[in-house]
Amino acid sequence: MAGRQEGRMFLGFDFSTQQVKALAINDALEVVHTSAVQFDTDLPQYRTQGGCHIHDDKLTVTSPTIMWVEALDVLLNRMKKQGFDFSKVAALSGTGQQHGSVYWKTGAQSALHKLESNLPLHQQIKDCFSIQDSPIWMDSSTTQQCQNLEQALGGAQRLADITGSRGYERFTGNQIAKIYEKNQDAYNSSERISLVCSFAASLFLGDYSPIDLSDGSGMNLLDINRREWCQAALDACAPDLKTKLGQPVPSYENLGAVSSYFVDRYGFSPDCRVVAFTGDNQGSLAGMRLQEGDVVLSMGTSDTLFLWLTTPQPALEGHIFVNPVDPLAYMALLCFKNGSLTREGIRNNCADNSWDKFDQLLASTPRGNDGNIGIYFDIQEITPSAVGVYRFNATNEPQNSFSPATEVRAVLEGQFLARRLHAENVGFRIGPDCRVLATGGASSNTSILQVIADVFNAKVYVLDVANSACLGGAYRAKHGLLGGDKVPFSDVVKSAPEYKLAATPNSDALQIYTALLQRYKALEENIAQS
Ligand code: 5FX
Repeated sequence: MAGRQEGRMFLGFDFSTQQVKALAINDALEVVHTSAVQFDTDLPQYRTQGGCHIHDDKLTVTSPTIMWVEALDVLLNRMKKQGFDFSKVAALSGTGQQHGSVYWKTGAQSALHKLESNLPLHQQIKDCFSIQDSPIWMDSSTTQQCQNLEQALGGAQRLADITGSRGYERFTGNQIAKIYEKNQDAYNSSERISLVCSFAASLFLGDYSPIDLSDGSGMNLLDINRREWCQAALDACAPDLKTKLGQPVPSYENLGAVSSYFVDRYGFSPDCRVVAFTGDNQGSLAGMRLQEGDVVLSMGTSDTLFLWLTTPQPALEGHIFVNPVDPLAYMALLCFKNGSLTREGIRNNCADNSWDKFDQLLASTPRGNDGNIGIYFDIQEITPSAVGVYRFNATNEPQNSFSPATEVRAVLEGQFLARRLHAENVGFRIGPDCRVLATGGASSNTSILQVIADVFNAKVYVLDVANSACLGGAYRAKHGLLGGDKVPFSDVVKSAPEYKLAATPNSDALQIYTALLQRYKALEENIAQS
């Protein structure tokens, strides 16, 4: 196996909304260690709920920046006490919640350069931030800034064409614009602005880490085609922003050796390399080993799709990011708010709260549901922007209700037709080798997986990857150490456990669902427009 060395390890960190996690793998890619620190319970002095503070306006959401640093102190101390052998770590990398931002005060870089190993990190850099509370991805207070940016760039679609997304409140450029407008002194006294992930990498480097191109795509500031900052977007948000952000780098960039602080305090090897950190969703893509032609369908409270794209088609929905493991590719992220709770609601109403009965009802109806189509947006949907429950018969006439059996099939077919439709809207094409990798709660229900296989006309595999973002960090650490773009990521993760084939499309699926998709598309467009 390429580059295998006995005993060495790779470490992945995840700075997520509620916790900081670490996961180590050995050279055979087996997980050998995991640890975590929860912000709410392990660091109660910061009084966070779910790792953040929701302000009185209910729109502004922040987390204390220094809490993330102290969490890392606690985490590494715990690992040390548990006997984790830091000297075996050949490279480390990691992820952070996307979009959040950190404002380093003038002079902070020199503080990072001279960290003293006898003191915890948080004591030494507590005065290094010009903004104490970092805006995070849950913040939605920047509608005005989004409108300004879209207008400055020539409209929402134009902004999406350049940066991969129309203006989104949580995207970092709009957050920076708000800080510049409301607190110019703090903005002017910031020598550097990091994303959560590049901030975390900076701690390990003892110097500012560049922003990686993939998480940098979640800012509404990066030209995803040219893979460099879009000057017009920077100018529309705040002055002198290019200097404060630094030059972006590929996500697999080997940034340098770990800071001597970690060598002296925890026993890391001075040769341990720090590979660029990226966003948590990008980390999950790596942890799930997505390849060209694959779709990850993560089914939880909301359903999320990750797509591997070669030719992206930015739209007014979803997000296109530069791919974190392949220098030429892209990834798309699509979020559907009506996921498991909607499926469970129909199970409760139509199948007496029982999945067994739900499965029996499903089996009693034909694929294509005799032409009946249901669209169930119990709560305001993101993709598309619409709300309400709609039922149509085979001739597109609205219906007030369906029989329980029709309703059960309608919710599944409607949801998965929507997932496929919106994947295709951002440039995904279902080829003969397409694999749907299902994960999350609903992936244990084989009847649901069969509907997915038929609607996508693709094989469905199940993935049981715990801590996928963190695991992705560890895989990426190895990829970066072995040379990033010189070695395909797929070669690096070849020996990871195989996926389990869970469902294969029926032979009539292509014909049935190609036709149904066209009808679903027209019906959903009508609903979204009205
Ligand atoms: C993606 O765009 C998001 O805002 C979230 O998934 C965050 O990354 C969660 F950490």
